[in-house]
Order: sequence, then C-alpha cells, then structure tokens
Amino acid sequence: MHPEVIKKDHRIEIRSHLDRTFRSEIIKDVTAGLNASKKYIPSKYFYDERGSQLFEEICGLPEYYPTRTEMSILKLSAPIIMKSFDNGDIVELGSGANWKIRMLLDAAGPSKLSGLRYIPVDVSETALTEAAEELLKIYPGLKVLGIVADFTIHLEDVPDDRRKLIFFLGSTIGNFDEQMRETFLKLVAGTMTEGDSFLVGFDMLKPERTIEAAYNDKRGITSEFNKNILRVINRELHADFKPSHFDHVAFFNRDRERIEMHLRANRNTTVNIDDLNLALNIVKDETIHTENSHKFSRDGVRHLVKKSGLDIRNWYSDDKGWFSLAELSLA
Ligand code: SAH
Ligand code: AVI
Repeated sequence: MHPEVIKKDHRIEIRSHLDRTFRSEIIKDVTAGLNASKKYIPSKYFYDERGSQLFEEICGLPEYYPTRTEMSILKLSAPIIMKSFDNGDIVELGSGANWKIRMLLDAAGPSKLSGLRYIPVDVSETALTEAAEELLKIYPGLKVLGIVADFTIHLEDVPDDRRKLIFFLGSTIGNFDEQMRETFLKLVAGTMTEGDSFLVGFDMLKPERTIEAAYNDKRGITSEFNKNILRVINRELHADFKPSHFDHVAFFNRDRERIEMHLRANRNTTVNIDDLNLALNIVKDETIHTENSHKFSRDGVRHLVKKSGLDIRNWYSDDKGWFSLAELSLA
C-alpha cells in the first residue's frame, strides 16, 4: 500500500505510513494491555503533539541528565563520525526534536550538505514536521525525506539504496524489553550494507538516586508526560479516563535494571472505552504500567550487540560514564 504524501517540494517530502496501521494497532495494544492481570499501555502512545512537547520539556530539566550528557558526547564525537561521510543518507529513528542531528550537520559543514539527505522516522507527525522544516531553513542544500511511521513495523519503508549513517539516540532502545532490543538491532542490521554505521545511545547504570530523580522532576513535567498517555487513549478510542484520578509513580527496579513508570489510581474509578466496548473498574492503588527505561552496563551492551550480528566499532562516552554512544557496524 502507498504511503500518504503529507508534503512535497524540491527539498522536502514527508510521507505517512501510519494510516494503514495506527488504528488497528492501538485497538489491539490497548485491548491486550487493559485486560491483562497487570494493566499496561505501550509507551509509544505517549507521543502525540502534546506528548512530544512534554518530552522536549523533560529534556531541558535539571534532573534529566540523559539529553545534556549525550549532547556533550556528540559535541566531541560528531566531527569524527562525520569526517568520512560525504554522500548518503542520515537516517534517524525516533528523531523527535532536531537538536542532536544539528550537531552532526554542523560537524559535516556547509560543503557536504548538498550530498546529504536526512531521513527522520517518528510516530509523532507534528514533531517530525516541525523539526524537518526548521532544518531546511538552517541548512541550505540539505534534502529531507520525513517518514511518519512506527519503526518497529515499517523499517522496510526506509530507503536503503545509498550509503547511510543510522542514528537511534536518547537511549530509546532502553524503552524496549530484552527480546525486542535484540530483534530490533537485527532488523536494522538487515538494512545495512558494508560501510554503513549505526549509532545507538545507551543510558548507563549509575547511582540510583540520580536515575530516580530524572523521572521524578520537581516541576512535575514527567508526571504530566506520563498522564498524557490517558489523554491519547481518551481521544483515539473515545474513552473517559480522568488523569486526576491517577498519580505518577517512577522507581528504579534493581533486579531488572530499569526505571518503571506507572499510573496508580488514587481512588476507585470507572473508565468507559467506547471504541472497545469496554467498561473498566479500576480499584484504588491499582496501577497501569506505562514505560520501562532500561539502564545498561558496558558488558550488557557488548553482549546485546554480539547477539545481534553487529560489532562495536567505536565507543564514545562522557567522563563519568553516565551515557554512551556506540558506533556499530556489520560483524
Ligand atoms: N531521539 C530524540 C527523541 C527521543 S524520544 C532524543 O534523543 O531526544 C523518543 C522518540 O521516539 C519520540 O520522538 C517518539 O515519538 C518516537 N517513538 C517512540 N516510539 C516509536 C515507534 N514505535 N516508532 C517511531 N517512533 C517512535
Ligand atoms: C524516550 N525515552 C528514552 C525516555 C526515557 O528516558 O526512557 C522517555 C522518558 N520517560 C520519562 N522521561 C523520559
């Protein structure tokens, strides 16, 4: 089936592949998640327009160290990564805002821009479109092909006919479970050819109080982000979740080396989800699990990469070892 073309002119094209799957996916996911004995909603449903804006706000919070730490790593590594990349596609999976990719385009320098095409892939159409249009203004000559899609489903819709650098930043890989991390790396590896690089950001293990503070910010932005998933379900499935009936809960699960985010009912509450023909009674203190954010050891990353048929070609990190950027190539 053909994608919907949202925008097209000589330097930019934005295609959406979501129409053909989004509705059936959200129905399937929410039905499974809210009927489970421990309720859950997959974290990809955070990211509508408001969710993307809230995530951008989180990135600037003093407690949320991952963004500024990864950017400090990119500041030093971008010139090395871009040095021998003159012609080809820069693919960014889960692109969000454009702060990080700008560091790479700056490092490439104006003379290389006309040989480069930037391909952001994101479920959030508004975030992708805004970020892409801004780049066109800042980088004359750069071409952009935006792909609004679920990267776990539509990876085959990303063109792979040119040499490419693929980025998966922000430790979004940490939002996958162990099996999905391996499956996803293998899927991406399947799109790579000799000479391509795949750069993956990993949030590393560190003192628990630092990690927990990053997901329990004083201003309550992470709490709003967490509750936004209920607003998305309300809109998409004609439901009547009342966000104020739930509290944000985020804690480090030591055994599983991950932050878990949940929404905990602060009273008995009934929720109608019209499109699913479902009336749910949620009792006080019952939780809906909304996100896992795994933290990594260097050995854990090595093991994952090896199992996925890839090699670590370069490893970039900050002084404290809080975040790492692994440059992967085909084994
Ligand atoms: N790469 C950016 C944004 C990380 S936030 C950074 O490093 O700051 C995660 C991003 O991935 C969001 O923009 C979200 O919309 C997108 N995303 C989450 N799940 C996705 C999925 N299944 N398919 C495509 N995009 C997804
Ligand atoms: C996108 N992802 C890597 C973020 C994280 O840290 O797991 C999402 C997030 N959740 C709460 N704060 C930020």
